[in-house]
Amino acid sequence: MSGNKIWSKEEVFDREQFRAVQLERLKKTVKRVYEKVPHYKEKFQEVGIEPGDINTLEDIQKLPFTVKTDFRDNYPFGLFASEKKDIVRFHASSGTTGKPTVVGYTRKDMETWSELIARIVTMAGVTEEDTAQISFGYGLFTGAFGLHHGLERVGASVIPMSSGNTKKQIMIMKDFGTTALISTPSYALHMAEIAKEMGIDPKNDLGLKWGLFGGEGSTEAMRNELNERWGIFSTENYGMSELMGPGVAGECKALKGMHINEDHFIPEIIDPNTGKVLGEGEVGELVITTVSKEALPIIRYRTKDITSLHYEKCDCGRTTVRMSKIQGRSDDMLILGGVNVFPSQIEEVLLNTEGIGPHYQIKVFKKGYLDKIQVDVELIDDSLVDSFSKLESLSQKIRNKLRTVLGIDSKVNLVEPRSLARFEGKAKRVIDMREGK
Ligand code: DLL
Repeated sequence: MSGNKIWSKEEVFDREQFRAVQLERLKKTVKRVYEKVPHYKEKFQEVGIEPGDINTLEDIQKLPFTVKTDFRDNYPFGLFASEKKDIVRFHASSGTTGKPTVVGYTRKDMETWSELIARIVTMAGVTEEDTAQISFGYGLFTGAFGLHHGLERVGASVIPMSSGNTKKQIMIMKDFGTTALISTPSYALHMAEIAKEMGIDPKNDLGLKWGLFGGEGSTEAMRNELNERWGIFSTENYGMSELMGPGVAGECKALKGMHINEDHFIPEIIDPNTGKVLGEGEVGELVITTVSKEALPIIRYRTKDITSLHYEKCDCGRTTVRMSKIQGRSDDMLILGGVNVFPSQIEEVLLNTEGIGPHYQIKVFKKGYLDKIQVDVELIDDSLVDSFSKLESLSQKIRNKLRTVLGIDSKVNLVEPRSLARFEGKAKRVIDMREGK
């Protein structure tokens, strides 16, 4: 792919260079957490590991996993490896109980964060010529501030719009000449709809070129829908608060998976049930070890995100390992009468069916002892609302498609256009009403 800028030389390292830098940084990180974070020292001692036992990259497998509840148990700063005076920024995300998961950054961490975001926005096509509208919520969420610093670093003109106030978003987009939209895919969908309502055609009346979407999953079908509605080229990027925020991985224009910044994050894929490390291309839970962070280094963090890793060189010239689109989270997976269903499988079916729009909601409940699923999906316009037989045949068609893909029966409920919830941040499309959910 000619004409595509690559932000930093590390993105084209050969495998040996990656391995060397990863090992050196891994050793340092393990030593750092052992000395500075009592939680890790204890965990390492439980399995009889000391920093000196890490001599090859494969030795990473000797280290214990870190999980979300370790944050809760060490709330708020117990996992930090830096003193409070060296922390220049906090962020937080929702935790497993009422308390948030707190993360912190030193000045050097902030520097690294901007640099990694600069790589990601560059691979997505953004340059200093662009005007980037950040429509993630500014605040404790890592999304907005994370993207912000990296976009400034590449020289883009940043509009720190935050999420919500959608009509104003569209007005600013038009008046400021926004060329890159930074948001969740679900908010981008909602914004396109509001633009239409305002009498603005997002495709022809606005100058948007790029969509940089992240913070939640979306299917290829949703990408196509967004590209079509906005007339853009969109990429997605991935991250999570505990690891840094956005900046862990991003797609380049070749769209062959998300390049992981692997000189800073060592990825592994494990079988979520057994913890066994899986090979290239095998699908399982992503586990990440951060190897350059000062304030909050994390060892073998179980992300719960389901994906696979691919090492062959990309068409864009980058050599960093790529992770495939997240299929779902192991805790989002619905188990319906013993059958595993990812919401993304349902989304793919719905978005590839004519006559219905991209807005849907999945409800799961018990009828007697049986798990039942109901999919509410909006009609694309009002034209079918009065025709019972047409509605019936459309919902039958969707039910059949879902049965083929999921292997189970579902109830399909066609609802009027604009009757389901819209989202300004991360979408919540599944409502599980079974006991204990
Ligand atoms: O969502 C960080 C982020 C912000 C990434 C903006 C990209 C852009 P958390 O709020 O901690 O952090 O949520 C992390 O969101 O474990 C995934 O389940 C999900 N997620 C994030 N990006 C993607 C993506 C931010 N591209 C959780 N595809 C992660 C699928 C994603 N899921």
